[in-house]
Amino acid sequence: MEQVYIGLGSNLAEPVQQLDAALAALAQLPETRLVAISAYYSSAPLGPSDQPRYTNAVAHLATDLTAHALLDQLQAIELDQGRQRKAERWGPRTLDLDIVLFGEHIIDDERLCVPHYHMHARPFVLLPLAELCPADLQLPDGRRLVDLLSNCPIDPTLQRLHTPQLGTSMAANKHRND
Ligand code: A4P
Ligand code: MG
Repeated sequence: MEQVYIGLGSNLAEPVQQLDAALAALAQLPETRLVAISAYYSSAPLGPSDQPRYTNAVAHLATDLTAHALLDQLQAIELDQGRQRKAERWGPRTLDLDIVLFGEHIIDDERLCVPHYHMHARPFVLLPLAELCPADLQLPDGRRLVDLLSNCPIDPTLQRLHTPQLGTSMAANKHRND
């Protein structure tokens, strides 16, 4: 099984509930186990500032899916939660699910860039990732997570929120779907 880290983000339609529902959906993926989830973080938007604050987290999955099959599954979850793809770069969204790391793989094709191309500049990815990874994690391209963290610009707007209880978020989603 590959050890995979997924970045979750939302800034529309009750972001905390969007992340809760996304976790429940990740836990249901075929050939995949939801291993752990970071705390939720709130921060001002990176990019256009005329949009609400984001809630972000990182989930650790173990999967037998290929990276492209996993991407298909993630995009289906995004659509299921009302994601509308717009031309605007870094614009608002109900749910964004990005593959941050896929085991030791480096992927660069028309559908996937892994490790995520902009993770080094995103405290709302690096801090939750560091909660789940060994402190000395080395990325497949040789970069070390500790170095990315120490070189990343400080985001004064970043706030750590609660850590979701996996069982609770799944029960909440079941209730929403009943
Ligand atoms: N794609 C390539 N690599 C990957 C990957 N590693 N994981 C491709 C997932 N998808 C990947 O995705 C467009 C295409 O990227 C996909 O079809 C896939 O084949 P998308 O989700 O439609 O586009 P996007 O996510 O809107 O990309 P964009 O505009 O680069 O947005 P980002 O980089 O995801 O940033 N501020 C805060 N505080 N927190 C946030 O989470 N997020 C964004 C969006 C802006 N500002 C933010 C946040
Ligand atoms: Mg995305």
